[in-house]
Amino acid sequence: MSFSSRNALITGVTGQDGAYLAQLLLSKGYAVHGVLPRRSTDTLWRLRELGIEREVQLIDGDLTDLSSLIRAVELSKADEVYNLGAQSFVGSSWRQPLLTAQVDGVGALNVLEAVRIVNPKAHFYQASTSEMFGLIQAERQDEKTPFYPRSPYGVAKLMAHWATVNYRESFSLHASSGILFNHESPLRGIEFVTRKVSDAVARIKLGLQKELRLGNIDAKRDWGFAGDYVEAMWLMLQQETPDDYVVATGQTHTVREMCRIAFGHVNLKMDDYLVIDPAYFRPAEVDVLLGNPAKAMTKLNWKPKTSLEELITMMVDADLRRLGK
Ligand code: NAP
Ligand code: G4F
Repeated sequence: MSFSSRNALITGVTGQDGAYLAQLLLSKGYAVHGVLPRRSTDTLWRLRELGIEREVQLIDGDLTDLSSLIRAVELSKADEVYNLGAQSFVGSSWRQPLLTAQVDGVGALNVLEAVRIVNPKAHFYQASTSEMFGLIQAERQDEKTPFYPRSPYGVAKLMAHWATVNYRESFSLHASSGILFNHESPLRGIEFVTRKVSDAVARIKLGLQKELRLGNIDAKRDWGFAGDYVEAMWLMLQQETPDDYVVATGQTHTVREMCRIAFGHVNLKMDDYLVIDPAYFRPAEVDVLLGNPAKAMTKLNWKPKTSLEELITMMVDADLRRLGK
């Protein structure tokens, strides 16, 4: 099916999910516009890796600047607005709590306001997160599980989540919130644990690094592949009525297990290289996350397609290729 007459606007288009979502929407025939915050360095590497750098139409703007978002929604004539932009690294959120609240919390409200003011008929997607479950209140978390955030990031995202629900109920916006569990890929930022591990394993294999320093390797996460998860975002905005959906694999693994897969893939023993470093422990930890994606599977006909083993080996192979060049 072609959506050639449709316009999409993505905040966070230069991030991991923004790049995969842009690729998906372009493949469906959308005109894809992205909000580009001012940076002094080149942030387009992901769009370049996917070969879509020239196909995405970039509009200057920032989540903390409402007028720039109003301009972006106007210029793009967006039918669908995906708010993926964020200070998304949980660890940094204790060191920059106010920035995180402004970008991730108030920033989402700014996008909702821009949509409400310029085109309240546009469909809106909010990038909510399993971090909102934090200190989990149910063994498997679904749309009805109470929230208990454990970081300034989780708190800011909870504000954005409730703002989305509130704008749906107050102004009848077609506003949906995807409560996504951790999702990774070769385009993941280097500070997140899977990519830190895949990059380190590749470097150790090539003799470029001697050890890997990690924090809490007993933490458990429900990890999926970002390429699978952006399909769920798009499906949410194609529904007749807006709603909230958990997107997850329904499997959870420790950081230790994930790490073992990465080292095993290049025939190295994890215990020979892994060093536990207290510097990477967090002031408050989310010990375990495990999602129940039953609603997304039934109502959106979505399912995860990539196992943890496939995901991690894909990431190690990509880092070996990059470093090999
Ligand atoms: P990411 O790679 O960190 O991308 C975040 C994007 O937001 C980047 O393009 C970044 O641009 C942009 N951004 C940061 N500050 C901004 C600002 N003030 N104005 C406009 N844009 C700004 O994150 P991701 O993994 O793709 O995640 C996408 C979204 O899903 C985020 O909202 C994240 O919190 C949420 N989420 C992610 C996961 C996951 O496991 N990946 C799970 C649940 C929810 P710069 O790089 O130039 O700063
Ligand atoms: O990879 P992480 O930094 O991801 P985290 O904190 O789960 O957050 C990610 O997923 C959320 C969805 O649940 C997103 F909303 C958020 O934007 C982000 O994408 O850490 C995963 C686990 C944590 O328990 C952390 O303490 O790995 C543990 N860990 C152990 N050593 C480490 C390290 N994490 C990092 N980043 N670096 C370490 O050295």
